[in-house]
Amino acid sequence: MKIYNYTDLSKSKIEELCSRQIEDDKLVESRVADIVKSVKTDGDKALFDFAKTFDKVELEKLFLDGAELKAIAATIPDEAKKAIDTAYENIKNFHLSQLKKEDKVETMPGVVCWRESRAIEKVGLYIPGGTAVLPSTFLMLATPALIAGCKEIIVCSPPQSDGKTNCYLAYCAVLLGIEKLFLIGGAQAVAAMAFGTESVPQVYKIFGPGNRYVTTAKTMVQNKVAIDMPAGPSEVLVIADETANPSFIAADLLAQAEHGTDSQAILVSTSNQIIAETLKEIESQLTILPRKEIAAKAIANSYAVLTKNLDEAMLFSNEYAPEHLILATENFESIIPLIVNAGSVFLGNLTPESVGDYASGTNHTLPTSGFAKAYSGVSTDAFLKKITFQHLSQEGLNNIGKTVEILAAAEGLEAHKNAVSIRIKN
Ligand code: HSO
Ligand code: ZN
Repeated sequence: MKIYNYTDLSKSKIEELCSRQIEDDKLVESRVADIVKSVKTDGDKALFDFAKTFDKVELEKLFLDGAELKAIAATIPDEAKKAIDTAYENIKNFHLSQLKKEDKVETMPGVVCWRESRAIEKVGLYIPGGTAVLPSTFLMLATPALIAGCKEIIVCSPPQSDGKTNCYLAYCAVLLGIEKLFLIGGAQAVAAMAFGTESVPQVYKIFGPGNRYVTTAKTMVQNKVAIDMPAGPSEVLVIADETANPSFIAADLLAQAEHGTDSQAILVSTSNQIIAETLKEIESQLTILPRKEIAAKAIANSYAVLTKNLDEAMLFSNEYAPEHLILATENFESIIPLIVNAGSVFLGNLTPESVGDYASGTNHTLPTSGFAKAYSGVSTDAFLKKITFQHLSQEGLNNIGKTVEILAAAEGLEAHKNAVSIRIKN
């Protein structure tokens, strides 16, 4: 891990440090374009073929039904079942609190405007498989979809080598009342949900994280469906002062690093000593991690920045716009107002990112690659559309009529003006 001194960094060096570099984009793009085209033209047949090529499994059918999911779910260890139940309750409660009815507004006497939410009818959820299967992502996506009231929830996840799914995903499906799990992974899953196939229904919006193939496919099908956000490799930025605990910081950085070799784990600290001790801790904690090869590569691609004070640390963090921001300081209250760009924030020394990844209640589907400058994480809102309404009484029409007539005339749109005038004259 390289160490930089913030005062020595030029503007362009800061930009370079904050940019997330992605290699061989063009190659991924052309491969994904081919996959999308095959699914679009050959439908299910392409999906069976891709399962053979990418997942090394000959599927008999492309999904598991309710009874099959139940049977697999029954094999879940009791402890895991309880943990999923607890996480689900917390996620449900937090996302339920986001359902808020808005007040009607009388903008002028007799002119009433308001918004009402309606669920997106058909949504597609992608649950990653690959080097780590993520049942937590199932909870994070399906819970708000159900709370929003989405009628059709299509779920895709890559098949295991036995042509099934694991007991954790199956248990989530049963818990959430999802009666079909499509055994489709990667870019082909995104394409299937975007265009529909004989077995897979087409959806209006696709959600979920994934590798570069999944993300590229999501960006590619955007002229057909909406997507939650462009998602890149996962990342964390820890801001630490002398009140932080280096072994906690190291643990948080490594939790991020084990996601993938392209994950970033950034430390921004006001203390040289904290940086030095954290780096030592990383070395020792790394040795016992089962995914140490992956984590070590991610750590090698990461860096630390030494700043004069917490304000300066926050300046850097806002420029980086991290998916996860951990404020490893007793003084977190004073810097909360300075946060401008971040996906989800973890306050103080006792709040690891892992709690938000799994169970505190907040959503773990968050903007990466600097998109926290413009995007929010997934929430109940992401599964809703807001429709505006308005109603005019006779008094309202009289009050607003002249204004609209003048503006329509100014724009040279006579028919617009007449739609008001004809009612006033009546
Ligand atoms: N940190 C990931 C979510 C996750 N972590 C799932 C563990 N499982 C992206 O926010
Ligand atoms: Zn994580």
